Order: sequence, then structure tokens, then C-alpha cells
Amino acid sequence: MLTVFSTDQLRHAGRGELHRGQLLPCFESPKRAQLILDELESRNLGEIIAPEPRGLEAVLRIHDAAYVDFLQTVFDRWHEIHPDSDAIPHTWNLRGTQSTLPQNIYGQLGYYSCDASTPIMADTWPAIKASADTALTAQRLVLEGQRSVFGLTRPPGHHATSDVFGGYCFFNNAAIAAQAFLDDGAERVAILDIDYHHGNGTQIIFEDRNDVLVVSIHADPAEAYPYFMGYANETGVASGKGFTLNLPLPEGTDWRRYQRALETALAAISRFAPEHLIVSLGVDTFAGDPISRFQLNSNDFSIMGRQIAQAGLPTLFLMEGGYAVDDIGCNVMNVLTGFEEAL
Ligand code: OKP
Ligand code: ZN
Repeated sequence: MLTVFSTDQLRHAGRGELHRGQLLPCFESPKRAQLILDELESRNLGEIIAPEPRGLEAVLRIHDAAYVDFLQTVFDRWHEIHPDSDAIPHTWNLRGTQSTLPQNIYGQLGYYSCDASTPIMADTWPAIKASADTALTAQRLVLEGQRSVFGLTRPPGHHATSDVFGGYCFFNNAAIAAQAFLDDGAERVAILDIDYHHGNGTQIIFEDRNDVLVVSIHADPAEAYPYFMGYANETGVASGKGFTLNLPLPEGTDWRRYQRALETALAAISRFAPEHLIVSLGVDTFAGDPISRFQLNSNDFSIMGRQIAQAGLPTLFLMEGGYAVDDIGCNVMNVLTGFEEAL
């Protein structure tokens, strides 16, 4: 399997994130991507290629122009007033009220974000741009006939909406790739999100559409981030009714239970009959993950990969979460080789 990755994606390296009342070292670190790459190389998954640099057209199919411009310029504005820190939002709008974009940088940081876990620094922009380019190059390779491609997207994307960053995400790489498939002529694309956390950004982007089926298996949001979305009764909006499927699972979920949800997810994807499948691949369902509470082991990820291959679809894997750095390479490699072995 080909992998797409750019070293520019390593340049986003936050000083810290607000976690349970403390400023801790960022869980979402460049080391994650480096360790995945090391494992793919040592176990010979296949060639690792750099993304083709692209303009912003495909990003702008999903994200608002003003939001993209904000991400591109906010750190320079921050740096003039705070030369020694990352930009982190700390104030948000009141529930349900229409908000005007404020002039003030703290107001704008709150306007365009949903949490204080997602710092912005000098090289955030080149990293998120390269991550989106990675998704788009991998998408094109699948379009051109590769059975599967791994876009090692980092920073991740599934919590980002058209104009909100958060949950370590800025550009929704999976949504950008899904829209690119449609713009390249596909009629239906399915996104299977197997990260521990519900992909609220992806759901919001596509919930009123019937050309992208979004299926997500994740920790029950009653107990886990992102808390406010990902419940089973969210099934889509207007003409998107029936094209969102949430399969929340309780803390402590092991492979036996997870596998049944995955079967349900794959059955729904089969019924939808998409031309392409995008997998939002998070391995934070691993038992050793420091911020998550499922119980999958490394071998389970191989079975997971094999099961996903049974869908029989051209498949684009895009990286989302996974924070147990000692095992992240092995767990990702197991999904991808499990998939390939099933072919
Ligand atoms: C991103 B992805 C606060 C704890 C929660 C956000 C978790 C984001 C997960 N520091 N922080 O879905 O793996
Ligand atoms: Zn996650």
C-alpha cells in the first residue's frame, strides 16, 4: 500500500494543551507521525511519497474562506502581542445566540474554535496545509485505481467543521477528500470513522446531504469528548435523513463488542453502495491509550483491517487520533496490513 506524507506535517508542535485543569505536553505530537512512518518503513508497507502541493480550491469546497484566511494569518497577529506562547482560545459565544465576528484576536479565536486543547503556533499553517495536500494526493491515487492508499494526515481533521477548529483538528481532511471524489465524478462516498472520539466536524459538514454517508463508531458522547454530538438518535437532517449513522459504545468496550458495531457499520455502507470508502482511522480505541477508555489490543487492529477490506471498496485511509505513542506504529500498521492480507 502506498503512503502519502510530507515532513511539513511535523512542523506543528504545540507547547501544551489544557487537560483536566493542567497545561500538559500536547498528546497530539509530531512524534506520533514519525513513529507511524518508522513502523511502515521497517515492516515494508510500501512506498512513502510526498503530496503534490495544491492550491486551496479543494479546501475551500469544505471550509469558509474567512476561516481559512484566519488560520493562515492568526499566528502572526498573536506573535506580535505574545512572542513566547502559542495561540490558545479561552472565551466562547453563549449558547444559541447568533454571533458577529469580533475584531479582537481573543474574540476571533473563540469564534472559530470549540476548545482549549488545540494550540496554534508559527508552523501550524504549513502543517495543516500539507496534511490536506496529503489527503488530496492520496485521494487522487485511489481515484486513479489504487485499491487502497494511506494518507498519513497529521494534524488530524474529523472534529473540524467548515469554520471551527478544535480537538487537535483544523482542516477536515476526510471531508475535503470526500468532496474531491464527488467533484471528480463520484455519486456516493462513504466515510467510516473508527476513531475513539465521534467525528462531530464530519457529521456537521455532511448531515444534510445524501451523497456522503457518515458512519461513526465511537465512545458514548454522554461520557466522552466531544460530548455534544454523536448520539444514536442523530440520523441526518432534511434530505440527509438516514445518511448519518452513529454507533456509540460504552467505556470499557472490547473487541467482541466493537466487532459487532463494525459489522453493523459495514452493512450500512454496503447498502449505500458508494464508489469509494474513506476510513477516518484513529487507533485511540487501543487499551493503552492515555486519553481513551476502550480495550482493543494490537492484534484486534489486524482483524479490523481484514473486516474493512470485506466491504470490497477502493479505500482511502486517513489518519485521525491515537496517543499511545509506543504502540501507535504497530496498531496502524496492523490495520493496513490486515486490510491488504484480506485481498
Ligand atoms: C482528537 B481525536 C482535553 C481532553 C480532550 C480533546 C480530544 C481530541 C481527540 N485536553 N481533548 O478524535 O483523536
Ligand atoms: Zn480520537
